[in-house]
Amino acid sequence: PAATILGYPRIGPRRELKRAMEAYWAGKADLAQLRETGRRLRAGTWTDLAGRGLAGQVSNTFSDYDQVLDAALLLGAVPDRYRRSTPEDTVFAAARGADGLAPLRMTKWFDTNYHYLVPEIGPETRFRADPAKPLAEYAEARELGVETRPVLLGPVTFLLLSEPTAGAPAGFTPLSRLDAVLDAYEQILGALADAGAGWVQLDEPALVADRTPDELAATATAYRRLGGLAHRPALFVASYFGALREALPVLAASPVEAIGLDLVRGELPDELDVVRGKVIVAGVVSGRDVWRTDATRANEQLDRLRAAGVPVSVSTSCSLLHVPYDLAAETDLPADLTGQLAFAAQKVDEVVALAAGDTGTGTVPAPVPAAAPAALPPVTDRSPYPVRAAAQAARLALPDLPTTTIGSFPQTGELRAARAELAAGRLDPARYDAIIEAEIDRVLALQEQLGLDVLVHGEPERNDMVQYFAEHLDGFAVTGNGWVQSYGSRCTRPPILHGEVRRTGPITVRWARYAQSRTDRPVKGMLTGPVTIVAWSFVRGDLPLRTVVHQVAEAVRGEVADLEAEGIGIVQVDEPALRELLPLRAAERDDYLDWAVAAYRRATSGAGDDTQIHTHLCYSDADEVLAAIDALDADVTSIESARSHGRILVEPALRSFARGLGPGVYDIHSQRVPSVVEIADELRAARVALPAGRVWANPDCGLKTRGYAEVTEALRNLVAAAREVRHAATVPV
Ligand code: THG
Ligand code: ZN
Repeated sequence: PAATILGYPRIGPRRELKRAMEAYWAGKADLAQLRETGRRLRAGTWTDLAGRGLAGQVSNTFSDYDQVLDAALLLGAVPDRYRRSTPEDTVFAAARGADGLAPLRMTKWFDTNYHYLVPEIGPETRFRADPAKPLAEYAEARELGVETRPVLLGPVTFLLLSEPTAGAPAGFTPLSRLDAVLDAYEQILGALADAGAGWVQLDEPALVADRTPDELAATATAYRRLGGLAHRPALFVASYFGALREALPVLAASPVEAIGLDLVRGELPDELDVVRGKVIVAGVVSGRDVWRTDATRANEQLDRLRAAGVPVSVSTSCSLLHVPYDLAAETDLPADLTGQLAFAAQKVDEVVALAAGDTGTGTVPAPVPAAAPAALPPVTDRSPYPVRAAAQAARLALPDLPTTTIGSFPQTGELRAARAELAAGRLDPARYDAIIEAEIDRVLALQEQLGLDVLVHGEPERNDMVQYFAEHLDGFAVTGNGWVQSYGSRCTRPPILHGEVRRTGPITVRWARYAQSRTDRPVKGMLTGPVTIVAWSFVRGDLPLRTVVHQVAEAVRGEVADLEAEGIGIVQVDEPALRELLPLRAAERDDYLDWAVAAYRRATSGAGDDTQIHTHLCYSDADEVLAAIDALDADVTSIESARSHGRILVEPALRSFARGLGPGVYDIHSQRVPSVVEIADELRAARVALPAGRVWANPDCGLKTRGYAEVTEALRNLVAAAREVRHAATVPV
């Protein structure tokens, strides 16, 4: 078809799937109710998109949790330990853990804020095609009179995203199992052809990153083999999140019928002869932002293809999973901004309009920047770390192996309800403040009682660590219903950064002052770093990203200064998204890390020597950016390592890490409570790997998604473990 999309949101226009999943997990709904919600959401999407005139519809883009985990299930490759009697329960066991089992590792989907579950593949993994889900969704759409193209994760990306099983021999790579995986894909394609599917979409976003000659050869093997099948649907290989470059000739030489190109982040090749004989699915409408499409640029690319006689289908640059459903659900956005925006539904309208050659109605030119942004003042570095460390030790007088938490405490239903009431104008602001203060008192009392050394106020006033700052800074707009799935049932409402970013007054100081007034122990001031605020927002496209990030950094710098002036001795500026924005191509990484680190230092370098700056980073694959983390020059860094079992601690780069380090010793992404013995072992390992006096004891992330019962128990164990290790160290041997 002339118009198509690569995928669509699935959590529900009103997060119906989130509610249904959470009710099912809580035992408040049965499986039939969960399935019925899914069925209604799929039907709603197909019907809505058909009404918008979209001919090229897709199926199997729905998921009960995650599309990568679905692919593992499709191939029969979910580890046996998670197998349950229904596909849903198998998925939830693998995604959330069950019966004392830790879940699969979860990590970022390329450079997005979506997270997938990492399949485990070993030499012994048995693959068995299980195409029930794509077949059922295909049939379901057909019942509604909608012909669809089933979407599957492609075999190369599936294996490249997988990690070796624990028992796999050193040097084993999941990609070495390609032949066995292709056997399963052959059966799946055959089954879909039998069901009547004319086309299948195979997603291969991994091909837009740097790939070795072996990986490109595997790609050639895969598509030669699948393309060579006698009985199969037409094959459409979709690439997205960047340009294919060296992988393009490989796909073009294979017998697949269509290739999808991201023409927002990438460009058409100079020489179109390479794609001769293929349908090009031209991703000219961005699936990664909320701006209306620049019709001139889109049409230039479409016209080039048409003029060269290449059959073209107009499409989105990637799945629309990463944008909110519908601008029509927003009532409070400024009118001039609304005119520039397109959410998923509007992007479908744009695809349809561009395919019809109707350039006047669906699209507008990109906005022109009003004026050059104000130049930012230069900043100077802080004193050398040893000087700061001495000043901080004198001021804070902390014990060896200090205990702390990352910042957030569980967000209770009452807090969310109070915030909703406040927003609706039904709760008096003074009453809301009193509720927040009472919660801070409760969280401080709990931490004192547990014996933590450095306290936090628990962030009860924040819905989200980025949304909250966006609501208090000029230059951002926030949506009422612009939810985007982050993982499983968890969603965020990315703010829209559309203008010059400015801080008009203190944001967090009121709560930090209150919390510090209630305890003698140090309370950390808690801020979100500039890269993360920008990474988790939709950002204006008319300025370079680095300029926008530095503007945000200047605002954070002002907040750090205000916290210091209030007597706050420890300020944490988190940068969990530092790794996320790392370019997929290695050649672009140093430049990114340079300006990202410079922005962090702009935010924090105004702090005095005796103010301790902390930072926190999520995800164990932070290894890739360890040098940059060091260059952030924070006094104390906490980092996820619980799910990598201390692996990060033996990284040579970390051994040379010159400042305080808190390896996360408690995996907060799982309900499991770690024992004192376990935590003490992790802490001892850290003290072997790192110089004395530099190790902190903390969980590996914020606690907002957990419940109080488990958090209390886990933190009690954490404090006990730290005391045990601390005490043992003072006993002469
Ligand atoms: N905020 C934002 N992005 C994030 C995180 C975050 N990306 C990475 C990581 N943290 C993802 N994890 C989460 C964890 C919890 C929630 C969302 C993403 C969450 N969301 C609430 C929900 O879905 O019920 C809604 C929160 C709200 O009211 O705004 O709990 O922390 N931006
Ligand atoms: Zn974290």
